Amino acid sequence: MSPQQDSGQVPRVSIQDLTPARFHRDFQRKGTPVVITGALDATPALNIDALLSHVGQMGVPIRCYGTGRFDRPKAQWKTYCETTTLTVADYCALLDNGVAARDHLYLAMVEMGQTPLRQIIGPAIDAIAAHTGLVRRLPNDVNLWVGPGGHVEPLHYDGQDGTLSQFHGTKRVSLFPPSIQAGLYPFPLSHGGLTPNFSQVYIDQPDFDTYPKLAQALHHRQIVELTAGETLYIPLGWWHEIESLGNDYICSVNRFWKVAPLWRYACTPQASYLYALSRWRQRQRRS
Ligand SMILES: O=C(O)CCC(=O)C(=O)O
Repeated sequence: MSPQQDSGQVPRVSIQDLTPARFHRDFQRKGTPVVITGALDATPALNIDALLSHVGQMGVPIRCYGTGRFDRPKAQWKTYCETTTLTVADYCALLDNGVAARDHLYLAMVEMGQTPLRQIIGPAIDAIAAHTGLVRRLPNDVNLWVGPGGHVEPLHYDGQDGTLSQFHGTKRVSLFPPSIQAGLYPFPLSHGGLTPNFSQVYIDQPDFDTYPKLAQALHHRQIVELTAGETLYIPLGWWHEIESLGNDYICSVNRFWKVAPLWRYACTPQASYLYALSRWRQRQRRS
């Protein structure tokens, strides 16, 4: 097997065949990714028209990666990216005229709060919770992601369980288990700009001279093409890089969920610090 090939298939399971007991036993307890199909079937189309009519005038942070950033070694990045604020309507215009693709502008992880869009997405998210037993991780709720085809969201992991639901277009998700993280060369704590849950490597343009252990890590890559209507469960600590496929825009929604059982944190100690950090930030916000 070449290092570029995926090492295994992430299973696909219909939401109708999932119960909280089965999901917990087969996936959450083991920390195993799974694609859940059918959960979004009853949700009205979540496309540019829906965004414009429901949240068009909402001001949102936009990640600006800029031209050239992805041509430089990540180790030279000083920050993850810049951000700016635009209305959703203005961002959609940049998607339409190609500027978002050219300048790598990404409407990323925008919490939907009490917006009308949240009401539309709500039943699908509730169905996922009901069939999996996943419990919402406070204070974060439901987050919107909209971007141009071709965008690659860099390789990282999260400090909680997550689901990524695909509403428009297809995303190619590359997954790596937490156990092989040394081969993905996390940024060192001393870097300052990027935290250790981000990887320094490019998995599709590997530099084996600088990162020799990457060759072995690539054998563990699992690739999912997440198409509209599907939801990917990404367990705590799993590394993921997400590429939006095609030339059209892409629209997804994610949510973070409580990790259960809690001992999974002990099995992924590198993710525990993110959990501790988010608890600390929560406490800071409250005080
Ligand atoms: O869809 C993306 O671009 C990134 C999503 C992500 O990182 C997540 O759901 O944890």
